Amino acid sequence: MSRLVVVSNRVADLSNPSQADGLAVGLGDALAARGGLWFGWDGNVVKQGTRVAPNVTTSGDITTVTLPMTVKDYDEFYAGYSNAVLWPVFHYRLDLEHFEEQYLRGYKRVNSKFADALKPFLKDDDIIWVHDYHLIPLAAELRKRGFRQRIGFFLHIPFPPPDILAAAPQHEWLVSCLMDFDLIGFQTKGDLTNFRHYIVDQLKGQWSNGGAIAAYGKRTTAQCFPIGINVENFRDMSRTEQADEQIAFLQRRLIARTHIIGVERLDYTKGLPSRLKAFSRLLEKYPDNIKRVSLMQIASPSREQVEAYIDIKEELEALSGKINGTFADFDWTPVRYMNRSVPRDILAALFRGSQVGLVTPLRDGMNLVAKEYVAAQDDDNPGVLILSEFVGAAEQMQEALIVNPYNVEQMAEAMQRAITMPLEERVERQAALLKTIRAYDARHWQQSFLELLGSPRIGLVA
Ligand code: GDG
Repeated sequence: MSRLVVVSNRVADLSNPSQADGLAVGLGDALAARGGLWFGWDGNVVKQGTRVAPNVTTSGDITTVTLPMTVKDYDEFYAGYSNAVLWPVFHYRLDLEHFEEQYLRGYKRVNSKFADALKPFLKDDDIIWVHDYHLIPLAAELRKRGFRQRIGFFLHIPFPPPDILAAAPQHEWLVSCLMDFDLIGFQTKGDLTNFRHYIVDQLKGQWSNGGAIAAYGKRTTAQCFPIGINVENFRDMSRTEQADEQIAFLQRRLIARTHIIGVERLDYTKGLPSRLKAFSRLLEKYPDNIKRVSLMQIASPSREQVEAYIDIKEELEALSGKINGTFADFDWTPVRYMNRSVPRDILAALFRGSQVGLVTPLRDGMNLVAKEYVAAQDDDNPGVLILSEFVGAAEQMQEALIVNPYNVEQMAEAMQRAITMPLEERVERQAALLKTIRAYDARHWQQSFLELLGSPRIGLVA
């Protein structure tokens, strides 16, 4: 079997699983199963002109190679083109796009630097798997340096319709760079359809069954591979003795009978203000819930240097303060809003101890929190998942209560329905959801992608 080389903007710290996010666990699994190399940024920013050799660490069969980024690269590549242009545009938020010419130069420069730094570590028969929007030009850069081995790409975020993508300067160039990969993976059928529209309607390219594509004089294959979680691992984490103690402690300390939970990175795509407004509306419209229901919202800090993230943080602080000011009593706090990161095992316990899981982003590639919430539930007395229709997970998880995250009134109604849902219906929905997340787990995701990337079937246009 060829060696697997994973390239992503950030490399997770595999020695600290309690902080690992869903993606790190999924990729860590793939590497643990076949060994290999993981290459990317170490998260540090250094002064301009500092020359730092890549840091190489080996643990068992896995080698990680990481390097820091200069201030200029951070500003232009990471905070700039990646997170002030591609992230908002790919999430349909053209209002939040902020483009400057040097961002694009920085984006191209860092991808070229990544290719240079990766080059000495590559072997001829490696199979390379590149992740996410930061690294779209990486295959083109590696090809320029003479690499001919298979290179696959997986987009973790949505792929927007052509009219929306058109707002990203040099979108034609981006799509032509995608065509340098041998396999392009998307989260959902919807994303794949948007990409097909771009290739067929815009570029007049060829698209055959199985996603074989010809355009720009290049050939590749595109398919969808919905990402999943390691279900049993997360389930086990939610059922330890420590988790039981954590849940019992919460039930003693918080007088509310029903706990609603939301967990995400603090990001404007996650729909947090509308969610808080919907919770406020629930208390207003169904006052029986006062002192009986509370919302715990964990919003872990994210991209704090990017302007749009500063604004959303302020908005959330004001909103949670307003709800607590209006409804709180001496012995009851309606909203517990935490702007910090929580260890993964505590999250698992909190999910299991919460009767409602709120996952209501305005747009999301997949959303692993929805799957983690389901994995953690007790099958004979499960909680209810409320899920936005605009997350990738909604394509698979139709047994959740599906809501429009822009409709505050509908979300409040869904919360009331979840709180009062009979046991039989909860059990039935949970069984169906658990079956789906087990069938499409992290292993299925990485195995199906890597199997196709390694197969002779790809790139063959009928
Ligand atoms: C991108 C796409 C796609 C969150 N807060 C804490 C914490 N988390 C963990 C969650 C989950 C992960 O982070 C978040 O994953 P999501 O999928 O929900 O969202 P993104 O971070 O936006 O991820 C997304 C994903 O890539 C994978 O392809 O699904 O659509 O946007 O695992 O539990 N983990 C810990 N403490 C926290 O406070 N330990």
